[in-house]
Amino acid sequence: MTNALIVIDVQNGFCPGGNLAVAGGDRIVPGINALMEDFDHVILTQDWHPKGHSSFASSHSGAQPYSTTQMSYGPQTLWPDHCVQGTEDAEFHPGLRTDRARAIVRKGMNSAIDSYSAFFENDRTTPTGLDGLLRTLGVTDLTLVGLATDFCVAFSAIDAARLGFAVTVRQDLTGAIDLDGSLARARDDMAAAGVTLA
Ligand code: VGL
Ligand code: ZN
Repeated sequence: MTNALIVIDVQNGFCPGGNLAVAGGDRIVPGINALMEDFDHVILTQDWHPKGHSSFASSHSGAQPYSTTQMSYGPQTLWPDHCVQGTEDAEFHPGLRTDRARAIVRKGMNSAIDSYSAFFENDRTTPTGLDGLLRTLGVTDLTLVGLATDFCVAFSAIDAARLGFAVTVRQDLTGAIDLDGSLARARDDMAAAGVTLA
């Protein structure tokens, strides 16, 4: 068994003071840092949007943040501008350890497609390359932590389970946006996909 810790989007933008802040998002940082010691590999993901990204409400005239629009690949929630490449909002939380990271997987870089999952963009087919990296390293078991539970963590966990990894989400080391029941739905979807919710 070879394991990896996947740390999803522990960035300023999702922590208090950030543009898409998750309540208490920064509280999980010390626990994540400590957990890194228990894994063969540590991977960080970073939401990394170009200016004017199509997931931003500001890119659609008259649209409000947290409303839903129809994209070529299906419904897409529109967000406040967040994690724009090169801004402080997109940087990792300053307390997050990065020294043990084997790789940083950036996502949401394609202007036309959002990317919640660390494995595929929201069209569910364009890969990020993470699957290949993990397989090349011989990784079989994944633990996911980070932000946000009901979006990027859940989408990543479900894709990982479908790809055949044994997947655990440490819920105590995640934080949720919880938009219209999205957290309860995400938990159900993860459990149905065979993800262990710890
Ligand atoms: C995320 C919404 C938009 C996340 C990223 O990290 O969960 N959510 N971009
Ligand atoms: Zn984003």
